[in-house]
Amino acid sequence: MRGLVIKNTGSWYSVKTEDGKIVESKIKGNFRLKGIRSTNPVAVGDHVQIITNQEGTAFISEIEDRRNYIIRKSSNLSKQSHILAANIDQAFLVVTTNYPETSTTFIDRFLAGAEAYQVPVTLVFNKIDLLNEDELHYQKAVINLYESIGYQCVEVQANAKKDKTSSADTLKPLLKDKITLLSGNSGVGKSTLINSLLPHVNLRTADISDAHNTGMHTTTFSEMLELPSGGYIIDTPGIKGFGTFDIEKEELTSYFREIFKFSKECRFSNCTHTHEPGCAVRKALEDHYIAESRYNSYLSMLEDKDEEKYRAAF
Ligand SMILES: Nc1nc2c(ncn2[C@@H]2O[C@H](COP(=O)(O)OP(=O)(O)O)[C@@H](O)[C@H]2O)c(=O)[nH]1
Ligand SMILES: [Mg+2]
Ligand SMILES: [Zn+2]
Repeated sequence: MRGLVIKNTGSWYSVKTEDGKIVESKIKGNFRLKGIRSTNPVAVGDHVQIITNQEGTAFISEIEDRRNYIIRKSSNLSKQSHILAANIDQAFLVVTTNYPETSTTFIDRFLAGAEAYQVPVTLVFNKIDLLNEDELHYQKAVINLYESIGYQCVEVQANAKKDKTSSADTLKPLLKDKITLLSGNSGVGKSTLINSLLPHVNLRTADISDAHNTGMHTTTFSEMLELPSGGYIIDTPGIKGFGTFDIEKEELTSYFREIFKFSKECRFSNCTHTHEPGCAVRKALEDHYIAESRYNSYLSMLEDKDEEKYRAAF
């Protein structure tokens, strides 16, 4: 029987079968996936085959090839990694211009990682009710920037009362029938947003659970929350971005869409856009076709590559 893994508690997997039943399943024997040394061979989002027994439990006998997956390294030293989720259709990065401030560097790093995994990202600007005129003005400029690069942006108030146009109304059509990874810094309103989409789930907001889950030895627990109107949200604690440790220096350019576009005109094909003569990217920067914030984010990731710091990024 075919099913979708919607929850992983470490030893058990909840598999939603094609006829809509949830079957608690274990992994059969010593399951190994080609090419991946992972602490968990099966992840939420995986399509699997299960074999059920009389007790109503089941064994996972086969995993279908993944379209994509995101991993976190178990530790800096070990080559083992933990698969957080597989087969993601899109990511929603929740950001706040203030309370707390989300830096453009953080946004750009996330976007670059998502480009590497070919996962489309929507930027969800939350807490618009808290912004003063200047902040709203600044936010509009930021939105203009990301829209001009090709990223969808929406503004919401996750804690809006029912009588107002709620953020849920804005987001529901964008989430429909897709598997969406929800990400963002702690405190930006992810749990509040999920509560507005799934009132019956009632996640604790502003609690300490996020703090517990940011370390390297995080829980293996992850879950997909099913939306009433179709689709799933993955709210895995500790996902701060996509792994970037296997991005090569030469590849980095291609993960900044607008920089990539101009880089085709650089004199040298291996131009890093830092010091080389005939660099079309730095020319575009001077002419304001490329935003300084984006170029600085690119440089900061390039520096990480130099220091191999990126290995610890996830
Ligand atoms: N004013 C305002 N507060 C919000 C909004 N969204 C979330 N909050 C508050 O921000 C705090 C952090 O929210 P939470 O959902 O726990 O953030 P998370 O860490 O991303 O899950 C909580 O006190 C929420 O009530 C919003 O749109 N406006
Ligand atoms: Mg939360
Ligand atoms: Zn260049």
